[in-house]
Amino acid sequence: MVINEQSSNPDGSLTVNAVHQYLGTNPPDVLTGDLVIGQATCGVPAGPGADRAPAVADFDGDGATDHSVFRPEGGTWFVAGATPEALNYGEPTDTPVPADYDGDAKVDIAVRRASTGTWFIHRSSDNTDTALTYGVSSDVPVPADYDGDGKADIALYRPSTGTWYVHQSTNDADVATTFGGIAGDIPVPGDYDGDTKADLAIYRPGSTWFIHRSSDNADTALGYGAAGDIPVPGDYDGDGSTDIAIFRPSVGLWSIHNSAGGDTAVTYGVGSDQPVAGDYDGDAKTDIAIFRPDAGLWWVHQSSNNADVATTYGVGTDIALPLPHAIRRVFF
Ligand SMILES: [Ca+2]
Ligand SMILES: [Ca+2]
Ligand SMILES: [Ca+2]
Ligand SMILES: [Ca+2]
Repeated sequence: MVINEQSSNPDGSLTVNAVHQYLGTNPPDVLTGDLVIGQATCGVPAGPGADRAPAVADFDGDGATDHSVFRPEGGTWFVAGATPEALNYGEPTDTPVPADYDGDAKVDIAVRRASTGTWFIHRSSDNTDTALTYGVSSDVPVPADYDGDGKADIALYRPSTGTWYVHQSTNDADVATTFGGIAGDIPVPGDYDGDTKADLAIYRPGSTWFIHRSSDNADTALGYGAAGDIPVPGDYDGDGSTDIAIFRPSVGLWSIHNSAGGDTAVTYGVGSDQPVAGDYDGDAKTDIAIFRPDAGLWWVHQSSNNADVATTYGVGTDIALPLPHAIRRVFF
């Protein structure tokens, strides 16, 4: 097929005029092998939340990760560009667990109170609050959309037994699955098989990634990472599937095993930086990014144009929200 002309339409659709060789047999006045001219319009691209979870820490639902922090002192959330920019929600010892629990493609402000096992969720769709007590204090919160209904599910990983407890948003059913459980295992849920359901996944430090695929319940294992590496899974190649990836603080190396094929290595950041991978430029590809706590400085390597963008937001004691708690608790 030879594309002669293509145009983007105001609604986001794409019209293509093309010449191609006719391969069918139906129209009586066109013979197989003839060149024919055709026009087709492709539909509007799916918006955030239509077929995948919103970008990490995308509180306003514009499809891009927001610079955002939780300040334990005062229990205050700060989201760049939000109205209001600051919101008190939670207590200093609470764990921030932002995710899109109500399924409106905006990440919701939420905390888990370990002392009581209670989750408090401030729903972005109607600004109402919900609370649910789930799990015990030593559980690790791992919210994600495991049942694929477009809403994040309240979920926990219990390190002592390797049991995942998922409170499914679609039917309020509780599902327990054992996956992992070796001391030191780090839960790294993500949609590694690209079926829009989060998969249970474990990074065993210094050696192996284990993924329990939601699409066929099969388990896969891949050796990827060395001692000291921080797991930073994300969809760096933008194919809709989470990629296995690590950040090696000692040398500032990002190593990405693209699900679409090939490995990518980029040096970005120094040892004291925190990796805060997210889709800051909103092109549906995860961007390499770091937060430098002592200066409240963010550096984002934009996937769309390879530009590096520096932003100052937050202070050293803040918790940068794009970094999942399950990873943070081990390394920071
Ligand atoms: Ca929401
Ligand atoms: Ca769900
Ligand atoms: Ca999946
Ligand atoms: Ca991006």
